[in-house]
Amino acid sequence: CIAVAVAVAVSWGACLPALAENPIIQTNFTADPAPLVHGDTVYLYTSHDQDDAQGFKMRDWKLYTSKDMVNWTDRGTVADLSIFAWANQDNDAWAPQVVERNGKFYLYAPVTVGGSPRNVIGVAVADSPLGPFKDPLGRPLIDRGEGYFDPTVLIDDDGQAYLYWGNPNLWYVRLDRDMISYSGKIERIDAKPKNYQEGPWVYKRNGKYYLAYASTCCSEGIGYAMSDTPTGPWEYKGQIMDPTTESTGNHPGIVDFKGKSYVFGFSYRLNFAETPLHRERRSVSVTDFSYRPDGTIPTQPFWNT
Ligand code: FUB
Repeated sequence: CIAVAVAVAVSWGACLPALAENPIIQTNFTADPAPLVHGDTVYLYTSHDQDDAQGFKMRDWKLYTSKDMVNWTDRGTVADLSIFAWANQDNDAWAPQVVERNGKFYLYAPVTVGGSPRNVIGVAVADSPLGPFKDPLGRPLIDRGEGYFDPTVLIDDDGQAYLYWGNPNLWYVRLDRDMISYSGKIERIDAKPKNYQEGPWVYKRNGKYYLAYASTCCSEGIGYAMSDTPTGPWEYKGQIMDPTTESTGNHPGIVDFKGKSYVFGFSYRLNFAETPLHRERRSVSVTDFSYRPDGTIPTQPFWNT
């Protein structure tokens, strides 16, 4: 593994945290960050924009790991489209998420099928967060809808898992305990939180459910809503990040790690002059933040700029 040359510690005295310089990955164009905290490590799964992309050109998913949020190790391509033999192989490896359950790691990934590509969601399983991920189904897990991409998974304290996804509609279904099948109907959340566009990221913290998402289009910021249940109603709480003229897209991933809270997303800053908006050569970025005592999240500056 090669260490990614990104770690510039910002240390203004002993009490302030060190952070990697944004964009935190500077050796590949990366987007759609999906951090997983496992043990003493953050596993950061990303989608991957090809170096010559002029629009979406995405064939694999990358993995970076860190034990301190400063030094990131490049774990290479953790999976590519070939794991889903039934999917289009030349493009559309979009925003993934990996979750752990009972020692197995489940990769949920949007891909496409068919000549006029239809978005579907596949699932693949590994014994390690480093992979290799294998498709247990031989077909999509979620199919036959419009805007069926951007999966996110919550496993609630009672063991019930939920898969959410969608652009511009927001959908969810209850996953079975095996995490590779579901029961019940696919539900559409009609009362979407304000400016919901895509990229949902659902998690639970201190008994409250959070739904962060890419908000407004386009530019996209990051909005969020809270609820007392995993299925809503979702109350819009504000912007974690306002859209800027630089943020054609965005996609949140939020975790707590070693006593701090972090929101990941992406910018177009790496080599910005040559990769203006909509060229989709994006760059994962992160900022730390503190929840207010009531659990709400203050608006953050655009990737520490
Ligand atoms: O990266 C491809 C797509 O762009 C993602 O699925 C969306 O969330 C947006 O980031």
